[in-house]
Amino acid sequence: MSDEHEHDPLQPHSHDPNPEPPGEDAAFVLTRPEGAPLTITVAQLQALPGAAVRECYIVSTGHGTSGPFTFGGVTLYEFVQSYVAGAWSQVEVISGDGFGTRVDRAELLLPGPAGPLLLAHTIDGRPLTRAEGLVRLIDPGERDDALRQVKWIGRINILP
Ligand SMILES: Nc1nc2c(c(=O)[nH]1)N[C@H]1C(S)=C(S)[C@@H](COP(=O)(O)O)O[C@H]1N2
Ligand SMILES: [Mo]
Repeated sequence: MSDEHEHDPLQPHSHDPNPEPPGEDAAFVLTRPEGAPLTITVAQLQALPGAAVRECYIVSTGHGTSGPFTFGGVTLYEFVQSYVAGAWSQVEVISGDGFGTRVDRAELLLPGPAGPLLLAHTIDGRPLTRAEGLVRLIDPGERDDALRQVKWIGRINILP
C-alpha cells in the first residue's frame, strides 16, 4: 500500500490488515454482465439458501492464526446463480477499504475439501459484527496470508 502507483485492490498487500471498517453500512454494490447495478443488503443475503462451513482458520504469515471458526452465510456460487441468469466467468470481491480478490467460475463449481467460498454474515452461530468484517468473504481452503478473507465487502463484480 506504500507505493505511489494507484492501488489495485486485486493485488492487495499481504501484511498489516486494516483493523477499521470503512463505514458502518454493510450493504454492497453488485454489478453483473447484464442489468443495472444492485445494492445488496445483509437481509437479502439472509433470504438466500444458507450454508455453514466448519473448521475455518484466518491464517496470516507474520501475524498469526485465529480459529477454528464456523462461518455461515451463502456460498459465493449460490449467490452468483441467484443474481445471474446467463454466462459468467469470474467474480471480483472488493472491500470498501481497497482490498480484494478474483475467483474463477471453475473454482466455485468444484469446491476444495475444506469447503466452498462463502459470503459470511455469521460466525459461530451469531451475527458477524461490522468490526469483524460483515459481510466477509471466507475461503476455507486458504492456508496462508488471508488475502482472500476479504472483510467489509463493498462491491462484487460478476464478469462475463
Ligand atoms: N477489507 C479487508 N480485508 C482484509 C484485510 C484488509 O486489510 N482489508 N486484510 C487481510 C489480511 S492480510 C488478514 S491477515 C486478515 C485478518 O483478519 P482478521 O482481522 O479477522 O484477523 O484479513 C484479511 N482481509
Ligand atoms: Mo495477512
